[in-house]
Amino acid sequence: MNRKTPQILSSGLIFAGIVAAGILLAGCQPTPLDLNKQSATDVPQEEGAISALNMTYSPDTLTVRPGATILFTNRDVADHSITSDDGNSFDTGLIAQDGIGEFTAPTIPGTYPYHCTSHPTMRGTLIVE
Ligand SMILES: [Cu+2]
Repeated sequence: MNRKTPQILSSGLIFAGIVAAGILLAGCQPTPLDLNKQSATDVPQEEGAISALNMTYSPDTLTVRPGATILFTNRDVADHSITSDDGNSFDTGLIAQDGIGEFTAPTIPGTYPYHCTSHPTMRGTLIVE
């Protein structure tokens, strides 16, 4: 009788431990991680590209993921830049004819209008989502 009591106690503790582990495992399965995986696979495009020709950006609206690397190719004779209107989100600086610039999309989702520093009438929009 004296021998059995500790066994029952310890098996009861093991059972309680398994139940607790099960609760912890179940608690570790909520969706945030899964959602991140899904959005990563839903947006395979990791880079974008914008070109300038005839004083126009093409495309004039581009949607990218946060932090995407975007190439800017200037096919015009005049120098052009892609400069965010807010003045600090991104700026390729002036790119000469047939030159290629690069910038990193903001990490905060939103709509970022941009322009060319030499030709303020040249306008485009970068959408980060
Ligand atoms: Cu320009």
